Amino acid sequence: LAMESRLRLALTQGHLKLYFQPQVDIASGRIVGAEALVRWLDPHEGLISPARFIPVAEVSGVIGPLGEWVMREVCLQGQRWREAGLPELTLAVNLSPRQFHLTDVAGCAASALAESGFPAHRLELELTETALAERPEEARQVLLRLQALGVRMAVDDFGTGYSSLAHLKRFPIDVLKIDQGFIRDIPRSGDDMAISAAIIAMGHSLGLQVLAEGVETQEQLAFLRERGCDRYQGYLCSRPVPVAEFTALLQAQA
Ligand code: G
Ligand code: G
Ligand code: MN
Ligand code: NA
Repeated sequence: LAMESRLRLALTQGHLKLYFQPQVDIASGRIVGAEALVRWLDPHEGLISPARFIPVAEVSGVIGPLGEWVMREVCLQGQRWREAGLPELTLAVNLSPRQFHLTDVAGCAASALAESGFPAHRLELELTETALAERPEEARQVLLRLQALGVRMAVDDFGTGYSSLAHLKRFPIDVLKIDQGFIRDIPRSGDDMAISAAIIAMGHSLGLQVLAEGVETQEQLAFLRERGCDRYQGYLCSRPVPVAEFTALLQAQA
């Protein structure tokens, strides 16, 4: 079967799983949230990366039902963690450009929130600069609907696209996620340190939170802390892990 048909089957047969990568508050060192990252556990092929199947889902339209499934599962899981009495978490969901423009993401978020009881202000949606640059007025209207629901918006892979912060300010955005490409070579690359520091300072001056991705070393974390970066994600804390492992990480710090 073509990957498209196999992906449709995987979705209905429960072969897609959500992994969660912790997001850490840099000032307190505590896990305050997680990014949900979908995985395909194929009985024959094993683990298939979203880097392989999300593009197929986008082109074929499977991204519609797949995106709805992710949104619903994340809100249901978030509500389970709340009911278990674990610390409040902000959960982030990725939206690919075609998904953002061709599916009703605001309606999808609204029903996932209503169905689960998960609070809107604990849901964060990640979009790339590319998704916002395409048909910007339409994008702005969708973001305004999401903002009215109380959902938070993050710009993913920030610094790799073409938008300026001035352009981004036209959208109701809450968080900038510094692309991991700027973090990787800290402290070896003076340029990357200057770029990261500039994103943090400009983000803060515009009233945005800043999260650094791909943090792998204590030195990188120390640099980000010194610059006042708000949150980080990366192997230094944890890889993306299944629900049970993420719950264990939360319980270990409770
Ligand atoms: O987890 P990993 O680093 O392998 O993810 C690879 C890519 O897949 C990333 O760009 C990530 O944003 C994307 N991705 C992961 N989960 C989802 C999802 O649920 N929806 C969408 N649209 N993209 C996802
Ligand atoms: O495009 P997006 O930023 O949503 O995807 C994040 C990707 O980065 C995921 O595939 C995740 O597995 C990967 N990732 C997360 N933390 C680290 C890290 O510390 N180092 C590296 N090299 N990759 C990471
Ligand atoms: Mn992301
Ligand atoms: Na990213």
